[in-house]
Amino acid sequence: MSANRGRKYGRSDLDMNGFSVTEAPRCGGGGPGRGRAGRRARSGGGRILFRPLAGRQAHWDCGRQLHRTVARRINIGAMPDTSPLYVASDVHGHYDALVAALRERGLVDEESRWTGGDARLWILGDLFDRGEEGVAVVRLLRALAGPAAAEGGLVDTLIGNHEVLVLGSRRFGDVAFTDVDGQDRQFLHWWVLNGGFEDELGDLTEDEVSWLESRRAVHVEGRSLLVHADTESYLGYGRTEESVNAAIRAIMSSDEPEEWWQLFRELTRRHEFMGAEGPARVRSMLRSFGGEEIVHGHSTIPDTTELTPGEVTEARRYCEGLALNVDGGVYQGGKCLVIRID
Ligand SMILES: [Mn+2]
Repeated sequence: MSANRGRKYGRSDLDMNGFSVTEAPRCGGGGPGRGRAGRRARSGGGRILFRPLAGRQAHWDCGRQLHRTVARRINIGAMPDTSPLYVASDVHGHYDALVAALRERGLVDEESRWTGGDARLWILGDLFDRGEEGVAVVRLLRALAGPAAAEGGLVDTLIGNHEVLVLGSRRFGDVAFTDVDGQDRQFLHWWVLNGGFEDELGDLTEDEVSWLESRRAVHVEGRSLLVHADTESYLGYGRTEESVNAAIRAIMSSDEPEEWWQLFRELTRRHEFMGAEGPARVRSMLRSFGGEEIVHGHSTIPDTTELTPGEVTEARRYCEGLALNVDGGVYQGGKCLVIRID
């Protein structure tokens, strides 16, 4: 019944994994070579500052460039931005795979204690569902956050569509409400259809729920704009990182199932950085939120390339080098990728 409802939606709508009906458009090329070309083009663009400019403008730009250079030098070793940045996404309850990947990177030891020093680790959301240990993943991240912060590092997660689904199910259960398309919806029902494990709702403490509901949905870390889903829908909530996160936080502290459901819909959109429109969309997001590239999960690399899950060993750069997909598709049998960005 609900699977049929799911099929009524287009690719960019309620297109949950497993409900996909439209083949993804390809952003031709992809691959590391293309990515490097994109980067070169951008850094080439940056050199415009050194072109001769008339009068005052030239002085101002040269001064600004000098200021940046000096600031960068002074900050080396002092600012957290200079520490290693790691990103993973879509753990989907695969606790063991995450721990193994973090251990491989030297971020945790055999007892899963933080050994990453001042490294920064961002998970891009979707901690739950499809694997049964989402709550364990939450507890691991929270246990690592304190020790990491004590060493000048950071461990945190963004909100993904599955967090909205889990927390919405916990808050609204099987309460029926009407979707924008006129259909009746229930969070719990939809969640279980999408790989939810009901036991996990009882396991989550109030404190863990508050923590999850107050995570960010968008964040710029260094030169990377971090989001969960490959969609421009974030721009619908605001034009700055702060305004988007505040708007989403307000929804997630509300008791309006329709608002939550709309958020779930928006964060479930995908594949919007692929194809001809992709680069313009990403540039528009970078203009608003900052950063030089967008890093996301949500749409697995096997689902968006010709690669099988077993063949994915690294993140996929695409969209003229502007986008980096770090979702190896762990629930499809792929690797839990922990990617070093900077
Ligand atoms: Mn997702």
